[in-house]
Amino acid sequence: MNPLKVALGEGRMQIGLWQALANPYTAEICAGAGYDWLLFDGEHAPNTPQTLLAQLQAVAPYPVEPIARPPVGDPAIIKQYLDIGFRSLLIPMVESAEQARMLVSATRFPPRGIRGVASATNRASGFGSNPRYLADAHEDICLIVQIESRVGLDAIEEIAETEGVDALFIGPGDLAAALGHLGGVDHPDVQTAISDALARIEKTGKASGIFALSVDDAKARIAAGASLVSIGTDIGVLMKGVRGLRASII
Ligand code: 3PY
Ligand code: MG
Repeated sequence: MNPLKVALGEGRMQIGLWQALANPYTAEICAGAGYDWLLFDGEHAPNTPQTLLAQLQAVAPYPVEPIARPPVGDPAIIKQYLDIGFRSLLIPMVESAEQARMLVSATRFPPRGIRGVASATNRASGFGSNPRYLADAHEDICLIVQIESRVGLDAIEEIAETEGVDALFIGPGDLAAALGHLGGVDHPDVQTAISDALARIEKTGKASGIFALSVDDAKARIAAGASLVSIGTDIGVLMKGVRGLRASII
C-alpha cells in the first residue's frame, strides 16, 4: 500500500519537503523529521538514477513516501525510476490528456501500459522475491502531474479526468515564466492564475498540490484546500540555518 496515494484519494493533507541537495546523508536527516513525503528532484538537481537510488536506500527505514521528479516525462526514464523502487512520481510540464494517458501507460506493465519488464533484476520487486510484483505494481503507483504552462492551465479538467492521474501539482516558477513574469511569482496575475487553477482542480475531485514559496504561502494554500503541499527545500533550510547562525554571533 502506498500511503501517499491512499491519503490523496481520501483528500487528506500531505506535507512535503523538496530534496535538491542530491545527497543520501541529508536525505536521511530529512526523512526522520516528520514529513509525509520527500521530493527527490531529477529535473533541477544534480541527480542520476545512481544518486536517486542511494537516497531511496537512505530513507527506506523511515515512515515517509519518496517521490521522484524526472527531468521530463519520458517512459524510458520513468521505467528506470520505477525499477529502482520509486512508486510515486511527479512529472513536470504536463499539458494534455493525451500526454497524461501516455504517462499513466509508462507506469503500467502490459496489457495495462507500456512499462518494460525486468522483474528479477529490479529493486522494486525485491530483486524478484515478490512474486506479486508484476501483477500488483500498478496499484501502488501514485502519479502526480505538474501544471506549469498556459496550455497546461487550459487542459486542467481533461488531465484531471485521466484515469491513473492521482493529483495535479502547480509549479509556480515555470507558470510565472509562462505568463510573462519570469521570477515574478508574486505578481498578481500569477497569484490569480494559481488560485484559479487550484480551485478548478478541486472541482474535478482530484487532489491538488503546490510548491509553496514561504510558510505563509503554504498556510494559505492549505487553507484553500490544496492537499499536497511542499513547504520548503533542503537547500532553503540549510541556507537559512547556516546564515542565521553566522549572523547570530557579532
Ligand atoms: C516550479 O515552480 O516551476 C516547479 O516546478 C517547482 O514546483
Ligand atoms: Mg517547474
